[in-house]
Amino acid sequence: MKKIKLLSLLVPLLCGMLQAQDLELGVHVLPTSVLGDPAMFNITVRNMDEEPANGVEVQVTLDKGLKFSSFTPNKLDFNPETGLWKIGTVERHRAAVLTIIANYVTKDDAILMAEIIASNGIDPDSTPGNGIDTNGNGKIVSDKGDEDDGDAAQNGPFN
Ligand SMILES: [Ca+2]
Ligand SMILES: [Ca+2]
Ligand SMILES: [Ca+2]
Repeated sequence: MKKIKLLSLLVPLLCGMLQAQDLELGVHVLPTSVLGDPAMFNITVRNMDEEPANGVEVQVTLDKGLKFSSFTPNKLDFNPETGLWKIGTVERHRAAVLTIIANYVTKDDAILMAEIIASNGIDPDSTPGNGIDTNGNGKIVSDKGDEDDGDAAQNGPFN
């Protein structure tokens, strides 16, 4: 009796652990060199593995050199007040893309940062919510040495 109970607990647990899903997040910018003009940032979340990823949430942060203007597609569950993007499920080998338009307000710190902060599955090479600069080198813009679930893109600085 005890054994059966233990198995019924263990089997779903083990199956859950086998569901690998490699989430990757990248941020890219179409920059502007004119102060006050809009720059376009694309945040892409890809699921590179064989299982769908559920409960996926991304935290988007604009540094003080950028002022939020709008986002598309507006059917996405993105809250510009908090920067929280609730994606939900990312199917295997699929991507979710959020585009943010932000005005370029100061030459310095025109940086947009994004990081996966929640996911229900096991990712073999990254952990949600542990910061973007995971290698601690002070660099977050396209740093291949950081985990693949966080990234940042910078507009400028231009001369
Ligand atoms: Ca990953
Ligand atoms: Ca991470
Ligand atoms: Ca880094």
